[in-house]
Amino acid sequence: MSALSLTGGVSGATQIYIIALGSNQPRSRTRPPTRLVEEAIEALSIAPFRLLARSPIIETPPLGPSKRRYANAAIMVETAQFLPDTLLRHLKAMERAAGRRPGLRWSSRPLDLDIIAWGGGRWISPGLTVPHKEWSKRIFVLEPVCAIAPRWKDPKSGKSVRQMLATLKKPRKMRKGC
Ligand code: A4P
Ligand code: MG
Repeated sequence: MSALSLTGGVSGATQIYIIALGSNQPRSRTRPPTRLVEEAIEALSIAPFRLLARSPIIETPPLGPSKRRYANAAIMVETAQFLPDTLLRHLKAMERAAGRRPGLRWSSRPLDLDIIAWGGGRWISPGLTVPHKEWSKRIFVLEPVCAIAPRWKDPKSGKSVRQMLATLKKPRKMRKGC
């Protein structure tokens, strides 16, 4: 059983999350996208968070209008402080602190933090849907998530991350999931 399936959704109890990280806009010569993603992982590894697992940072071609390549990664964290809605506020503040400004959808960004999955299962509130609505269609999310939680099952489809990645990759090449 994966760590994710062991948790409940009660406030004050330990919550487990999978968070996807992305960046395709440097802040300076010394802070390229890979560094910005690394910094965010470091910030999500200290109290009130505990880092349970992390993927490598991978370079991916852009999906959508942006021309710049992305650095993408995924982490699994636990925290007793945040339910999904308050975690989203915390992540949005981190994005702003990394220099992200509101822009067009899918515009270049120094940091993007999406809540992919929550141990409590599904969460729907204004401005937040967990699991993330589009995550299973994105190789740049599925690949890093597969590196840390290949057997985690999407509560909606019942499919594992490994199965979903294999399905997404199949039309291009018959390859193994991860
Ligand atoms: N929102 C709803 N549910 C969630 C959730 N589970 N986690 C709302 C985070 N946010 C959630 O998202 C816009 C609004 O969605 C939030 O304010 C929140 O209220 P955002 O992350 O601020 O904006 P976005 O990233 O432009 O939109 P979205 O829909 O998250 O798009 P994606 O999936 O992040 O795609 N190509 C590569 N190679 N790598 C990438 O990382 N990313 C994108 C953006 C496009 N192409 C890419 C990549
Ligand atoms: Mg996003």
